[in-house]
Amino acid sequence: MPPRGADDDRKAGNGDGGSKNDTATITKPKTRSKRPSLYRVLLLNDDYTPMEFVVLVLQDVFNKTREEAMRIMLHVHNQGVGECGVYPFEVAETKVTRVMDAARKNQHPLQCVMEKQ
Ligand code: TYC
Repeated sequence: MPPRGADDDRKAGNGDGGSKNDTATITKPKTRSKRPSLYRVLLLNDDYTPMEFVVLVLQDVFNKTREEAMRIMLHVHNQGVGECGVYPFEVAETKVTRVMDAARKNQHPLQCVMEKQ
């Protein structure tokens, strides 16, 4: 085999000629990465779900300390709605599902929703 010369790429079709092996038109994207859209996960108040249940959900699903969970629960209780956290779509979706599954299993009307930030 002869050593590869400077024009080997052209011969192999890697120039601008557009042959089926053309790789010369691959260009670097202007931005390297897209940051994922973020979603707020919100708890809604109701008259029946026990406060302790909401606090436990906030600790378990959203990894809040007991103190932070209490603060968020009381905010939702007093204001009607409150933010549990902000996450990429699939994480937010999983958390909403976990809350709704726990609420249904315990027959509480607790509602949890997500909204694009
Ligand atoms: N309002 C409920 C009660 O008085 C407590 C509660 C707080 C319910 C937050 C839902 O997201 C909620 N038992």
